[in-house]
Amino acid sequence: MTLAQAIENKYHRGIAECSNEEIYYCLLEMTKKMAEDKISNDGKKKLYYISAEFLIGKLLSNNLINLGIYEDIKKELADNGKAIGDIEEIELEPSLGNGGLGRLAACFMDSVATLGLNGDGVGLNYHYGLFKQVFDHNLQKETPNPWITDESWLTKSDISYTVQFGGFNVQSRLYDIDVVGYNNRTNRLRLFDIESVDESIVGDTIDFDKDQIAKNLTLFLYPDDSDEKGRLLRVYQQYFMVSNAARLVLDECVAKGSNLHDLADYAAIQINDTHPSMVIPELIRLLQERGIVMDEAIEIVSKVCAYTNHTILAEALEKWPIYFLEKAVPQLMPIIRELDNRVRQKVSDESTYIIKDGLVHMAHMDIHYGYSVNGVAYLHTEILKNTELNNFYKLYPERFNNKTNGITFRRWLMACNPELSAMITDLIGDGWKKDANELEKLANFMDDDAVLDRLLAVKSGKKADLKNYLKATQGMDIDDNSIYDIQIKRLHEYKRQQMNALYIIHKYFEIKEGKKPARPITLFFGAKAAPAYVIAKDIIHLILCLQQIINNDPEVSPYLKVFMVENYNVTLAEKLIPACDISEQISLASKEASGTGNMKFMLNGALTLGTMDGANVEIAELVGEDNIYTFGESSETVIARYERGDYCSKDYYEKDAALKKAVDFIVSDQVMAVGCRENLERLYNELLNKDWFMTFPDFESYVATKERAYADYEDRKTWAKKVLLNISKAGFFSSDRTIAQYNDEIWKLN
Ligand code: OX2
Repeated sequence: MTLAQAIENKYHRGIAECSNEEIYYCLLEMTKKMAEDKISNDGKKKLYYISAEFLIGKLLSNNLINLGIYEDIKKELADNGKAIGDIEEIELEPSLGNGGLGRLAACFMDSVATLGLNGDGVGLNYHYGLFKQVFDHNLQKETPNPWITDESWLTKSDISYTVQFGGFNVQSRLYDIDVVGYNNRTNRLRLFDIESVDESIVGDTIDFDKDQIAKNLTLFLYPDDSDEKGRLLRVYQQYFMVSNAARLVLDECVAKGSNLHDLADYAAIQINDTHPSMVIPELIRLLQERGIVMDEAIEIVSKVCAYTNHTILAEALEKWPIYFLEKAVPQLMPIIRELDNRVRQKVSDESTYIIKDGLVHMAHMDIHYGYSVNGVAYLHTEILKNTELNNFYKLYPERFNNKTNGITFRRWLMACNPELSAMITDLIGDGWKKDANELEKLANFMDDDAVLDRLLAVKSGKKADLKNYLKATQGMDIDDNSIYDIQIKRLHEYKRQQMNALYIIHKYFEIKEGKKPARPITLFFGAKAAPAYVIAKDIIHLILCLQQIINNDPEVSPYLKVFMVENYNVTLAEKLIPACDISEQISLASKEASGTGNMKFMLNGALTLGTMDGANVEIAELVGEDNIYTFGESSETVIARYERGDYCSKDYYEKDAALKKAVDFIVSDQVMAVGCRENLERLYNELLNKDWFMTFPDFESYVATKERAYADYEDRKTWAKKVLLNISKAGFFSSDRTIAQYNDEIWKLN
């Protein structure tokens, strides 16, 4: 059916006579029908990817591309005076994730369907998502982010379970979102909700009554967990998610012929970080309810569950107080105790016990009772094996494996950068869309001036697009002749946005002193800070203050500008990444497990300015040292310094005059005039007295390397070659490759 026919059927009018909104809803309906025709339950064994987050982004364009009708629809719209870009604007972005972990889950779902594998995602249907970020007086404020409309990508199912908590029950309801593979089957994202959810308990802020679990359970993703009630609510959410998931798994497997003893022939469960870890005891509990004895139940579950670790940051490795679990999910505690006892009987290393000091260590349960543990990049997995989880590695070396992250090229190239996609296809054909390694063929054009010029022209076009978009949506005045230097990711001290901010101050002084850059520089940031993460919010405050000071300084702003986009999300990432020249990946070595933004930038022709951390290490190896800007201390140096415990940031501050000047500026009268004393002083003191993520030791090499990259940018032809080489090597980072590896080595579907 053409769009015109669908519009005629729905509204009895032509496309040109419809509003963008009417067209959007018609396309939604049309693509949903086409997607659902491709739902398949083929394949005896099925993957259940359980995750608290699926940062799926807007779905319309992606689904049109994967259904193979994007170009036709775009043309039909254009013929009627409509732009597909304007239709896309109608869709609200679901904010069902924090950052990399949630976006990875979404990329994975796309690849699972694209590879024709039987696999669904299972998670929660948060009505207000994470939060919407607004800037007010240079400070982050959080407001609810509603995204569910009457007609949406969600389809209400008839699946509903009673979920038992300590002292009360809730009734669940499953909603599905189609996951359309590229020229392939449709799988589903299965999002559980509570029937009794009550949106009316939320006002203009993200505060709400945390005691009313039966009303609030699925309102927000990771509600503010700075207080105990917030943390307890997370436990309720997690159990609700996995109890529903476990029942769905058992019901579906039984319907396909499983007798439960052979569950591992029917299901593989991937536990995405520790948030779904309670699925292990819950499945054991349910199997016992269905007549299987404890010994066998444990054995079955251990053959079904596999765990992915995404971070070595202690605060993210969840440990719940026993009394939380006793209160929220008392039925699980006897099972968890039994699991712990069994470990105690066979393992002497106490550091691996599940229950220690009144806390339940979720990752420990995953490792003892899962059949696979994987890290998300080569370096990260090595650190897990040799340092963080070394005691477990010694027990179960065969369980540990690496799966370097990847990204879906459908969204992160074809959809967000059609111009570059078209150029690539002109040069090497469109085989790369199914086999990303074919991008290597681009290397044949390294000395072709016409190709290099076209590559630069595509980039200029995307830079102009971004400029126009940010002018229209956020009122920013961007010079598109400038270098676009971009850092977009969650705000965290280990990601070191504060180091980039110190560079900005340093550059500001240089320009004031008459040292003008060869070409203007625009520094972009996009980042949400967790509502309770005080220092992260202070860093946002500093960046916004710098933005105000610098962009309004007539002496400096022709050469340097700073923009922090408001409410950074997938939609904004899709605009920012294709326009980027320099991709900031400057985490403290050893701390960023992988990073996936680094891959998206590389694929879109930005050069990486980064530390040897996470997947940057693999990028560097693929492109060679001439085609990446690496700097900073190695992970070995950093890990050794943490072990010695003798880092003193003041030593660096005293020795490096440029650094001292930049740090002191944070509490200068000039910044105080536009900012808040309390926030700025707190940040200043934090850096001077702690600097836990060691920005000072890397500052000098960061500045020098950034300057070298800016200087290299002026040799446009050499730069274009580096860009082309980066794109040609990006194939490895396709999530199709990652998922094929998960399947071959962990899930073994088909
Ligand atoms: C993130 C990691 O910080 C990031 O390095 C990685 O690329 C991403 O997960 C996907 O694997 N814990 N780890 C992450 O988020 C949380 C929470």
